[in-house]
Formats: sequence, C-alpha cells, structure tokens
Amino acid sequence: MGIIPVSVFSDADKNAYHTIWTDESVHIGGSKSSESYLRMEKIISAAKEAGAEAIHPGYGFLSENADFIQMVEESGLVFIGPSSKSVRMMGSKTAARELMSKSGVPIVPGTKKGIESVEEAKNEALKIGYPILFKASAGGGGKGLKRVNNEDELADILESAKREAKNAFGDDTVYIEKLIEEPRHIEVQVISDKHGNYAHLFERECSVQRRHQKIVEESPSTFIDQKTRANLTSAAVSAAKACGYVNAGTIEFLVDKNKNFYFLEMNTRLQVEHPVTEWITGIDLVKEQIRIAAGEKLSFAQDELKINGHAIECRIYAEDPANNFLPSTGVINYHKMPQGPGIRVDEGIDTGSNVSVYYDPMLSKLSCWSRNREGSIAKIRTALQNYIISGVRTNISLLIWVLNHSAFNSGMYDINFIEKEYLKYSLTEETSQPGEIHKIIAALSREAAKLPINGKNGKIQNEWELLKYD
Ligand code: MV4
Repeated sequence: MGIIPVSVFSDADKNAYHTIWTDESVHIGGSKSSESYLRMEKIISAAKEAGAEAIHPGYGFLSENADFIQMVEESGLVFIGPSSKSVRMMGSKTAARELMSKSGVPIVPGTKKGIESVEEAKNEALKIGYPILFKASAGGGGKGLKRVNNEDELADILESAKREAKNAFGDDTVYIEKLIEEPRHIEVQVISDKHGNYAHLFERECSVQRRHQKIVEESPSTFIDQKTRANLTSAAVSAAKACGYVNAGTIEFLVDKNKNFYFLEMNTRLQVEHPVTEWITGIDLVKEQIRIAAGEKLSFAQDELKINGHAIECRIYAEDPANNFLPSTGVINYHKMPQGPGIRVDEGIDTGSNVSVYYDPMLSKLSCWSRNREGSIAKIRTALQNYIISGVRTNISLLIWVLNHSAFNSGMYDINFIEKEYLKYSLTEETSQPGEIHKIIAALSREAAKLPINGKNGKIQNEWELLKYD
C-alpha cells in the first residue's frame, strides 16, 4: 500500500522479529505488558513521535479497550478498527444481548439484565430450565462462566459468580443463559465502511479448542448447509448494523445439534484466525481495514464474494504436550518453515529468537488452502510435519493428532472434542522418552543453524521431526 509501518517494542522484544523487520520501531517500556504494550499514553506518544497517522492494534493487548480507542480518537490519530462507542456497547454482554434481541438476532434463552437476587435467579432458571450458566456481563472469551445444575446449588454459585466477576472485571453484574449442550463454536466475519456498506465474509468453524484456546480453525464449516449459512450470515450483518459497526469484526455464535444458532458475543477486532477467511474469499482483511480507516469504501460488494475451496489454520504454541501444555520458553536454536503452493505462515520468530515468559505463547499460524477439505487437511498435515521449531517444545504433535483424528476428518466434532478424545490418547510417553535419534537430529540442526546448544539440553523437542529423518 506504500505505507511505512512503525512498530513499538518492550525491553523483552529488543531483538524481536517485529522490532527488527519493521522500517522503524519505538521503545515503549519494560518487559511486563503492564509496563509497555498496555500503556495507552506511551503508544500514543510513540505514534506521534514517529509521525504516524493511524494505529493498528492487532489482536490482544489494547485492541478491544474502549478507553484506549477513545484516547486515540481524541488525540487526532486514526484508530484502525471500530469506534470506541461500538466497542463499549459490545463490551457489556447484557447490553449486547438486549440490542441483539431487539434487532432480530437470536440469543441464547436467558436474561438480558443483571441478576439482582437469589429469588429472581431461581424464577428465571425455572422458566429457562436447568442446567443454566451464570455469565459475567463484563466477561467474555471463556472468563466468568459458572454452570448450575439444579436449584439447590444456585445460591452458592451465584454468590461465587458475582465475587469472581467483581475480582476479574471490576463489575459484579452476572446474568443467566441456558446451557447449550455439545455446541459448535462458529463465527462470522463482518466488515463495513464509513459509508454504510456492510458485508460478511462467511463463517469460520472454531470448535477445536482447549481451555478456551483455539488451535484449529477452518472455513467453510462442514456443519453449515446453504440455508443455515444464509440465515447465520444475515444475522451477523444485522448484529453489526445494530451497533453502528465500522471496520472488521466477528460475530460469535453457538450452534446446537439441530443447527439452531445463538449470538454469543461480538469480537470488535481482527481475529487471529482471519487468514482462513482471506484464503477462501481472496480479500486481504488488513488492507481492507486500513482502506476503511482512511475513509475509503469497501473494495468489493457482497455479491462478488463466494466461498472458494477450503482453508485450515493451525496455531502453533510454545507449549509442552508432555507437561500439561505449560508454556515452554527458551531460544529457538533451529527453525524451518514449510512452504509450497497454498501454504501460508504468519509468524514472529526465527532461528535465534528468544521465547520469553512475558507474552502469549503463540509462535506462529500455519494456514493452508486447497480446493476441498480433504486436500486442505492433507496439505496442512504435511506442512506441520515439515515445520521444524527446535529449542522450545511446541504443540505441533497435538495438531497432527487432531488432523489424523476420525472425528475431525468426518467433520463431526463439537467444542468438547479435544477434552473428550485427548484423554484417551496421551502423548506423554512418547514425548518424555526422546531416545538416541533426538541427539543426532539435534546435532544436525545445530550444524545447520550454526548456533550453540541452548539451555534446553539441545534436544529436538518435537517427536514429529523424527518422521522426516526416519
Ligand atoms: C456457552 C456455552 C454453552 N451454553 N453459553 C465459552 C466462551 C464464551 N465466549 C462463551 N462460552 C460458552 N458459552 C451457553 N449458553 C459454552 C461455552 C463454551 C465454549 C464456547 C465456545 C468455544 C469453546 C467453549 C468451551 C467451553 C464452553
């Protein structure tokens, strides 16, 4: 686009990929995110100092912080994203439910206001039917959920739900939703400009997750037929219109066994999994975001879009599958990314990179496109087998396990897939007994990387790497 990007960096990111490879980078403080990436005023002064016109918040950190967005708006800079007003509105889950139900978007049966008393909660729960969930109005993304199975346990759980909501979000408002059993998590990408044009870019299936952390996403979803897709996407566009949304956003839905769908929440940012949507639509979402922020119109009309082929994304985390998926830190002593037609790697590491304890353990996003789902699965599995990240443990073995699983291949899975199936198949034994071959591979890797042995015993830490050398 001819735009010169400037990044910001913390102490820990002095030699990080983004710090080195952006045209310019401004230091904003200490390693802890509370001393740098979460410091609103430092980011705004960095932008001014660099002579930037606009701020792209990425995902995480301040990307959905309405106060930050308002500060950007008031500073005269442009925020590449929605208005603080839309973000604030969608930040309150009760307000969002109220707005959605007024706009004809289906919501999960439950209350649209905070619960005031145990009596009220019991009455509502009786109307809805057990089991129910208490959810924090200021919560979201898996935080502040409490299941209630029957009336006897309701009072105690309400009290703890309120207490935890107060502690986590500074707001003790909780509301009730009926628990949807074995649902799928399906979201719709929406986008709109400042001229009132709205579009959706179809759905993403995000049910493959562990402890609210998504690991595999795909588009289209095998579960969504044409009629459901038409209803789901039109509900998503209504949701975006209802809050006067501008720029890229995502409407999350729960979809039950009978394909009933319910609005869950809106993510008022670009999401990690946006590449799968870019693959199947051919639209560059970040480019579109920047154009929109600059006041331009959407570069396409809804009827120009169609789902082309099938895309899958795998998130690669520095986590140890043999040790309860605890974050794994260290220096990457060897790194080689897969490549080929229809393969994309979005990553922020290289040989020599330090993976610290300070930030999210996501190292890379591998995504693939093929004409159909079968081809896409085959391609991304091969790509994972040809992805070498040595020096820290990664979840690559778990990802390959998912791609080989019959439930994943048949498309018949829900949000409980990993928890249910992974217990039956633990990788602990394999990964904790590396054997001789690891030493040989490690030596080869070090040779190739011309780097000293790192602090993690110099072992290749991913047993799938063995497959390539066997
Ligand atoms: C639910 C639900 C079942 N019924 N709401 C978790 C994340 C947060 N955004 C909402 N979540 C859920 N809400 C009702 N009424 C199940 C979940 C849920 C979930 C949703 C999406 C993806 C993964 C999940 C894992 C556990 C629970």
